[in-house]
Formats: sequence, structure tokens, C-alpha cells
Amino acid sequence: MGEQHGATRRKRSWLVTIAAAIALAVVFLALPTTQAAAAGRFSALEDATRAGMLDRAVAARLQNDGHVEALVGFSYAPAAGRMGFAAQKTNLLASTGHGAAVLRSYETLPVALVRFDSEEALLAAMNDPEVLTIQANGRSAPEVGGSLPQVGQPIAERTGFVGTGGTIAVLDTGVDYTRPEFGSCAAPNKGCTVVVATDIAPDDRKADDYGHGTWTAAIAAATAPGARIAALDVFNGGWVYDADVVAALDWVVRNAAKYNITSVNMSLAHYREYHTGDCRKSVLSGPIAAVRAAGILPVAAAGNQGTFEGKFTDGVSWPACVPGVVSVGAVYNTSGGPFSFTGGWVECSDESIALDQPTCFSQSARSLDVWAPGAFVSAGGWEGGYGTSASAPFVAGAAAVLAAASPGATVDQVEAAITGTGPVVTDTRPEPDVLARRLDLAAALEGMLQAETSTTITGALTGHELTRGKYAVYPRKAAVHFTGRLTPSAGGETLKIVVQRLVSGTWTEDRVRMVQVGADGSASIRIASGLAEGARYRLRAEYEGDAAHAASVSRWLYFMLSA
Ligand SMILES: [Ca+2]
Ligand SMILES: [Ca+2]
Repeated sequence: MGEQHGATRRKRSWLVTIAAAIALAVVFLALPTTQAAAAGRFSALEDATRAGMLDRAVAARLQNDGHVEALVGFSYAPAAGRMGFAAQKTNLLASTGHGAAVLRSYETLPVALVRFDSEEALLAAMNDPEVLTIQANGRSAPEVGGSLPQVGQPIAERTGFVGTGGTIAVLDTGVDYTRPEFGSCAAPNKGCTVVVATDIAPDDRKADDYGHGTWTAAIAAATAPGARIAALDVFNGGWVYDADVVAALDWVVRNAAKYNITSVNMSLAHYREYHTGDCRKSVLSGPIAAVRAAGILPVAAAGNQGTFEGKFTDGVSWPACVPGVVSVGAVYNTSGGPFSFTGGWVECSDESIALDQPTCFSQSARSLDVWAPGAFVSAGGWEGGYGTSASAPFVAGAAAVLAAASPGATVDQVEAAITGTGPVVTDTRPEPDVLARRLDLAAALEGMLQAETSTTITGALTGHELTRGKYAVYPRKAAVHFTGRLTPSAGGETLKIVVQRLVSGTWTEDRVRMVQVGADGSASIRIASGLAEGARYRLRAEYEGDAAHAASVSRWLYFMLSA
């Protein structure tokens, strides 16, 4: 995969070639004389989060989605008993009005699961004297052996990037969708993490007859908790036939649009096969090209026969060697003394182990694209599992997160973000050393989102927090007012302000305005009419450049009027 590899090493030259940066800040022009009438402990949600009584995630989700489900904890007075607990919930609804609904009322407990549909209702609840705390309806993630922090996943999740809307196709032994990691579903469906499950190999009548696919899918799902899984069982007992891999990729291409498939995970490899470079003549070259053309990133485990009969052998296996496949090697997610693998199909040992150190079993080659944790990963019911099989789904999950974060990004861009960021791991086993990066989802996100806009926001943002992909919500009567800054600027330049509206899932031009930059470099635009309540908008400034400036565009800023 030398070719792919070279392309992805392209330095991020945009960083230094930016001549003009446009900073956008947002302020309210006309703040309605709010519902501050709701006198109480808190005059704003921010006060409640700062006091530690309201989960920041609850307020953020409400702002982002327009509604949120949260657990409300009331004060506990044993004597009050059930009647008292019921009254607490009734009183809460009296203070929140139509902006809230109790979804689950736990009769014998001072707790309720409540859906909030407005910030006013959530604030009113915080000001209910009986309410002690409002928390997100959190989910317990699989442990995944401490590997999620290693690959920067929690940072990505905290900033809201979880792969929502995309699907990861997992070519494996199937997935046990009845497990809690996948929503404890009786059958695959839209409301379940596993949206579809099908046997490509002869039907074994089991969701997963081995556990391997449940393990790899759980890793992918933990990396991209908002994404769905398409479970394609390609195993015929303990083996996979190439023809079934081809059939599965055929399924993937045919169903790409239906499920919005963003990546394919192949934690499988020909036994004891080595390819120092691309296996260009592979029958899979065409199918992989078709998968990429469908906007899907193919990912494969490098193989576990790194050490064969006591010595290291150079080369990754098949299909990792196929041009266009992102090959993934395994590093440790922990440090410690000597460790020996004696699993039958893996016989090797390391004198000592360290975080980000290549494992003795991981195959490696100059064509290797990226490293990810591969020992020891607990997920989907397997404890302390190891193998490049574990490493690949971290990357397939990361691809789903990146694709969802930047719907316009190409497969090449997603791949470049994965293989071009993160710390460099030096594998000293091959001759010469192999240098490839270890997956860092947070760095990949940052790299891709910046590369996409070719500029950075340098000004401070005031008012609503504006994070790419999230919507700032304006009260419907307020005018939306953006101010921005062009630097450097002599004043007098013209900025094109483009406003788009999301119509049936597609960004469509809403309006374009030209604004002149003032002597201090600032420019502003006020949109007072013609915006639809509840509709989603985004806006950016474009500068066409002149002799002194390169062309530049700002990031998209997302906003909407509350319905
Ligand atoms: Ca099956
Ligand atoms: Ca099977």
C-alpha cells in the first residue's frame, strides 16, 4: 500500500499557507427581555452547571437536539413515602409547564426520568426547591481495556462527535445483538445498535457462533457510540472463504446508501501470509476500489503472525495488503514486565511491554498504515483479548466518527486524518524501521475539521458556544447577528457571507450577502427576517483574496431558531 501510504503523509501545508484568517464571533443584537421572571436559585442553566447540580451534557444535548431525556433527583424524606414522591413529580410538571414530560416515574423513589423540550422548562426544574440534581441518562460503556483514552475517543465524545447517522459494516462471525453493548435487542432493527445482521457464509442460525465478531463490533461501537453496526457473518465455522469476503463487500456497496455505511471492518487475515508491499493483483483490488468509490473506508487487521517460528517476518497479510485498505497493526494499551503469547495461533513473547509499543504478534511492513490498541482489549464479553483483530475496529469506528463529523469529507480525507495525525510509533523489528502513527481520534478530528475549512477561528466566541456540527439556538424573536474579523486587513475588503439551510438532509443556499470590512478588520451581518423557526442553518464567510491575501473561508457556524 505504498501509494496510499505516501498520499496520506501529505503534510498539512494549509497551516502555514493561510494568509488571511477570518474570525467569526457571535452576539445577540436583541435579547428578548427573557423569562427571567422564573425567579429562583438560578437565572441561567450555566449557573446550575457551575453549581454542580446540572450535568453539562444535559444542557448541551438540549441545545443541540432541542430536547433531552434526563434523570431528575428530588430531595429524600423517608416519611413522605410514595405520596410525597408522586407530589414531587406533579409539582415539577406544574413548574415546567408544557416543556417537560415524565417518561418514567419510579413510585418508591424520589427520582424521575424526564424529557425536557425547552431550556425554560429545564431552568424551571432546576429552580424547583425539591430538585437536587439533574443528570444525563448515562450509559455504561464496555470497558475496552482502557484503550478508549489511548486513542482519544473520550475527547471526541465529549465534544459531541460519536458517529451518529453512520453505519460500520463488520465482516466477522456475526454480532450478538442481545448484549447490552448493542442495546439488548431481540432482533436487529432501526432502534438497535445492530441495524441489520445477515449470514453471507452458509447460515449457522446463530447471531454469533464464536464471539469474535461480537468482540470486534463492541470495540467499533465503543469508539463510535452513535453509529450503527451492520453485522455480516462471513465465517464458515472458523474460516472465511475469499468468495464470501467478496460477497460481503458486494452487499456493502449495494447497501451503502440505505444504511449510510461509512467504514468496513475486516478483522480477518490469510494465515501466515506476508506482503511487504501492495498485493496489487489481488482479486480484491477492484471490490476495494468500488467500496471506496461508494464513500466507505475499508479497514483490515494487519495479521497476527508477526513472529513465525521464533523470528519476525516482514509483511502484512491479505486483505490488509490490498491497495486502498487501511492496514492496522497492534500496539499495547498498557505497560509491564515480560509477556508471552501462547494462544496456539500466536506464539511469541516480549521482554517488556509499554504503551504504544508494537506487540510481538503484530504483522508490520512499510505499507502499514496505522497502529491501534491490540492487547489487551476487553469488549463484547471477551476479557483481555488480543490481536490485530482488536486494533482494526478502533480505526473503523474512528472513520465513522470522522465521516459523521464532516459529511462532505472524502474517503481520502478521512483516511488522511486517521493516518496523518497521532503520535508516531517506531517499529524496530523490520529492517529498516517502520514509522506509522497510532490512531488518535481527537487529533484526527481536529486535523480534518481544520483542513476542511482551511482557516482557523482566532477570535473569542461569545454568546452561544459555537462548535462545528452543533447548533446555536436563538430565541425566535431575536435577530441573529454575526460579527467577524479578517486578519490581516487594511479595511475595505469585501466578504461574501453564505447562509445555507438544511432541506431534506441537504444544505441548500438560503441567501448570500456581501459585507464590507471596516478599518479595524471587522465585519458584521444581521439577519432579522426570513428565517424559519425550527429549521437548521449554517453560515460562513468567504474571502476571495487579493494581491496581499490568499482566498480563505471561515468554518461553518451552525444555528437555528427555537421552534
Ligand atoms: Ca450467523
Ligand atoms: Ca457463520
